[in-house]
Amino acid sequence: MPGFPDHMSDKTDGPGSDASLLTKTRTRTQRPPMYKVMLLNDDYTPMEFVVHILERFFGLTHAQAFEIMLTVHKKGLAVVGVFSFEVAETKVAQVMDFARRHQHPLQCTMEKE
Ligand code: TYC
Repeated sequence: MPGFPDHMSDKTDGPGSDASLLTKTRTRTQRPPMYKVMLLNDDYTPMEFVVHILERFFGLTHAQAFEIMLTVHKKGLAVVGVFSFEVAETKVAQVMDFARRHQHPLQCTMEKE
């Protein structure tokens, strides 16, 4: 009478399955890395210009923009927002280009969260 190999059971343990042959794969969903976009203080860029940038490129209200501008002015820098790599890269480029075209030394950088 033909037998079963050691690792297989002839006892039924569920519909069409053998418990010893099942492997559970735990799939962990990876979140994409996010990037902080930061504005740096300087002594020359006018406050209203910074407020305008925050409204224009980051969709902030005038009050929100003024608050962040003041934080940068007092503390040296502030996080303006957190974005995917591509969006962060675009925001930094937009701010740097706009500041350069207006001949202000404003600096904007990004950093992995
Ligand atoms: N410190 C600037 C001033 O006194 C204002 C300023 C704020 C500049 C924020 C840059 O990211 C900045 N005119």
